Formats: sequence, structure tokens, C-alpha cells
Amino acid sequence: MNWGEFLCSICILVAWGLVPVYGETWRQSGKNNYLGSINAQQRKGDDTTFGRMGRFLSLFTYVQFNNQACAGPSGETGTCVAPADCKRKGGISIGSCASGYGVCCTITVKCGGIIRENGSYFVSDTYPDTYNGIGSCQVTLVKVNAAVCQYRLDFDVLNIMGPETVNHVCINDQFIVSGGNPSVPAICGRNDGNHVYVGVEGGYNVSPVSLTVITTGEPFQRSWKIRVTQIPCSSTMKADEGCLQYFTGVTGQIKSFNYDLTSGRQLSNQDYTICVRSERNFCGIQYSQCTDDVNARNQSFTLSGNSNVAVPAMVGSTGNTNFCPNDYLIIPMATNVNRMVQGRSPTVDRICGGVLSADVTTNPTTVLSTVRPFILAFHTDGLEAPVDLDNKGFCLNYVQQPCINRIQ
Ligand SMILES: [Ca+2]
Repeated sequence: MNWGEFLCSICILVAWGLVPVYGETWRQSGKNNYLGSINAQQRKGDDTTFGRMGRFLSLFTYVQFNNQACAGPSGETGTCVAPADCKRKGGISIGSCASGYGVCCTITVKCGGIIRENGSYFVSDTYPDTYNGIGSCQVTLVKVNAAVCQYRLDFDVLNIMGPETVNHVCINDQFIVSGGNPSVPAICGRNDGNHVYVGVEGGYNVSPVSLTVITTGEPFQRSWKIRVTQIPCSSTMKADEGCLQYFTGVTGQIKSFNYDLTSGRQLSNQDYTICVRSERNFCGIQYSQCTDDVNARNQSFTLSGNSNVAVPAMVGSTGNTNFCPNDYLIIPMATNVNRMVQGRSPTVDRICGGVLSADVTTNPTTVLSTVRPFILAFHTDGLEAPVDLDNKGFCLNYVQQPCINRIQ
């Protein structure tokens, strides 16, 4: 024990004895107070009055944890709380925080549990081992306070059985979110690193949101670890209304669910909106399909057609043979970058086929949209074979375009 910890220990012992007398001073709603180190301001002579005990308390102050997010050495996230609070909540310390006076507390909740702490993880009963059984594993989400408007679900790991191989429907395993808004499509397969937002009503006593993993009889080594972040209505991380996915930053990468260049299959029955926050002084956004170092031909944008052969980009909702009636990505008023203004075709909204382009072409092209807010809408129907084979969905890199540049 060093000198600071020694002082702190004495301070805690004395202070707890005073709590009944000075209770109101110690209680601050919604915060975890914990007596801690010598306060820097007070070392500078800033004397806070606590009545008769002022001089005593002027030497010490609280470390206010305030449920700040923290991270452990392996990248796991948690909440910075007093050690006793972590234990009381059934959490595990993954490191220290608040100058060593708090612990970074991570809470994992298994089947049948209730998630009521910000940053908790939903895991299988067998976690960290895989789960290979039949069943339904559900947790219920409860808001930490009335100011929470959304949950963000980060799939640190979500690896369950993929869709059947004919129509790519999730008939085996499914991850289901119920009770929130917008509705989350049934998701299956491999989704590590992806995320969704789930909106909830304001206030308390709202209808509950539950997360369910349904697993069926086929043998499969399933694993999931889903981080649940509670987002206040006033947060800059709050997604715009109706956005199932929300990306921030000037650059980023967007993938459809179960996207994997080796074994992934585009999921059927999808219908959702992806939003990218317009960063300050950015007026446009460019999308280009990701690289593919697995397949002989780039298959990072394969939405319709037989992906085992070269398929051109298809555009529009009707009018020619290469249009997109069933599965498509909507990029509002999309146009190809560097297309000559003279002779330019009208912009398109729907894109499908086997490469990303706003023209019917076999060459992948960077596509520009200047419609704000920046959104994409993804739709797939319930059929694939025999026309649509082995499509993988999409992976797009985006780059926002500054307003000072002449767009196009
Ligand atoms: Ca389809």
C-alpha cells in the first residue's frame, strides 16, 4: 500500500462513520461516489466548505466515477465504478481506472438475464466456450435511466449458423430483436464487428426490448458476445430516427449482414436504412466496393444475378433488362465519379447486380451521392435461386467529400 492509498483508507473509514450525519452531502443522484485521492484543486488552496468538517474534507475529495466507459488490456469495454459496486452488480474487473481507485467493470449476462447496466455483454450460457445445442436464449434490456433513447448493439462476436443455401433465408439460427424501433430484420451467420441501433420510447415504464438467439438442431459451434450501449437522447452518438445502422467519421466501412468473402451469403428478407452522419463541412459522400483478395473476381458487391460468373452492375427500378426489381441498395441520386458532365446519364437510386456502379457496366466504379442526410437503404426479397446464385451482399468503403471541393 502506498502513501496515497493509506491516506485514502483512513479517509474512507472516517468518512463512512460520518455518512449518517452528512448523508446529503454524499448522495448525488446517479453517480457513484467514492472517496479518493487528494484533490488537485484543493492542493491549490481552493477551500470547499463542509461546515465543521471543512478542513478535514478539504484534504480529500471524491473520485466520481460517473459510469464512464473504460477498456481492459484486451480491448474489452466496461464501466468505471467502485470495486464494491462492481462486485454487487455481478461484474468482473478487467483493470483499474480513476487513478487506481476504481475498477473497469465488465458485466456479462447470460440466457434469461436482464441487462440493466450500460456496456453490458449478452453472451451464451457456455461463454467463452462455443454453444452447440438447440434452444432459445433471451435477455431483456432495461434502461439505466429515463434519458436513454437508444441501444446500440455491437456484435463483438455473432457467429451463428448461416442461412439455407437456396434462398438465403435464416431458417436455422436467428438473432432477433423485439420491442424496438426500427424493426431489426432476422440476422444469422457471421456478423462480427457489425452493429445495429434500437430505439426505445422516452421515460420509464416503456415496453421492454429483448434480444433472442434461436438455435436449431444442426451441429454448429455458435458463439456470441454482444455489447449493449445505452445512448441518451442528447448524445452525439444517437442515431437519426429510423436508422438501423449509424456510422460516424469522414471515412468508414459498411457491410451487409453475414457478409464474408469466403462463406458469406446475402441474407434474404432484409429491409433497413443505414445512415452516415454528415460531418461538419462535408457535403457529399463517395462509396466504393471493398477489395477482395479471396476470390478470382471481386465479389464484394454481389446483390443479384449468378455471382459465379461476371455480372454487370444493374440500375434503376424498371425500364431495361438490367434493372433491380428484387434485391437492391438505394443510394439517393447516385452518379459515377468523374463521369463527364456532357452526356451524363440521369442519376440512379437503385443499384444491384455484380459490381458497384451507377451505370450498367462490369467495371466497379466509385459512386457519389450529395443527398443529405447521407443514407443507404438495403432491400432483399425472400427468393434467390434459380436466377440469383451465391450472392454475398456488399462491403463498401465510404469517404465524405468536403464542401469546398467542387462536387463532380
Ligand atoms: Ca433475392
